[in-house]
Amino acid sequence: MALFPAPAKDDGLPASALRGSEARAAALVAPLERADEPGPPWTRVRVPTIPVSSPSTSIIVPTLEEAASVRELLFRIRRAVPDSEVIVVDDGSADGTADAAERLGALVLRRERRMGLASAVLDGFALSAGDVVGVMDADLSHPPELIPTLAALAEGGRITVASRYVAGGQISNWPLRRRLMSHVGAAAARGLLDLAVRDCMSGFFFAPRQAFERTRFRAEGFKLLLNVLVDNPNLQAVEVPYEFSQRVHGRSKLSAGEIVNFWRTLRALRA
Ligand SMILES: Nc1nc2c(ncn2[C@@H]2O[C@H](COP(=O)(O)OP(=O)(O)O)[C@@H](O)[C@H]2O)c(=O)[nH]1
Ligand SMILES: [Mg+2]
Repeated sequence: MALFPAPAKDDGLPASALRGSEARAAALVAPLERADEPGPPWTRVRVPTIPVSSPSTSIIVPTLEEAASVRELLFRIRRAVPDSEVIVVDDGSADGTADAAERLGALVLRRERRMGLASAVLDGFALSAGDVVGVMDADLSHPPELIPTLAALAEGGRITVASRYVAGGQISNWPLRRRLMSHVGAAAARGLLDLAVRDCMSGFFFAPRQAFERTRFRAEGFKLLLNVLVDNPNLQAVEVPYEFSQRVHGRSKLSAGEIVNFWRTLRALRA
């Protein structure tokens, strides 16, 4: 399966290393098979059937009222990347999200009230220890089975973006309004910030720890990836296609306020 590196940027790696990593990523993506052991329907998901190297990986999951999906999420993360560190940053969910996550072995940071997604990720990052750090939603829109590929590529010094907008990527069941917002937002961000990554608004991405450390965070709300991309122009960005699925439980926390935040973020990142 093809991967979609952004146009070459000087990341200090020889060309052969880039080719090698692409081959490795392709090997990771290709042999996905449907698991057919018994169990609840959501355990029958596509998982890699070859062992992957296990980089020291931290996965940050911001949560706000996600009790209905957090168990399945953590189960699938554990299965996909057993050695990873999972940090759930919960903003006072009243539905027991934090307790459920803790029972399932996640490191849980409990904040008292809703303080925004970007700040949740940053607080999660401060607790993390991984050489590679990733971010994903708790609502099962982002398949944990993609993590080994994203993490392995990030371990090689890349920003890896799970992408809906490269060949092989898809969106299922998203309302037209959200599709339009996402397309217009991504096109605006690409144009205004001169980014090559097509799904530059993705909330599912991994990067070497140093990329986060180098980032001067000024993104508000939802669009942290933009900030990481803008502040790490020398790192190669790679998009890995996946099928984004509309959340089944709960409701989206994207609000009109987040859209205002998005435009403010674009202005700040251009400055
Ligand atoms: N801790 C925390 N998590 C948040 C906040 N806002 C959203 N989230 C979580 O961030 C992720 C993305 O939000 P989501 O509602 O799925 O947005 P959408 O995918 O754009 O519809 C989900 O796991 C939410 O529970 C927040 O203010 N604080
Ligand atoms: Mg979501």
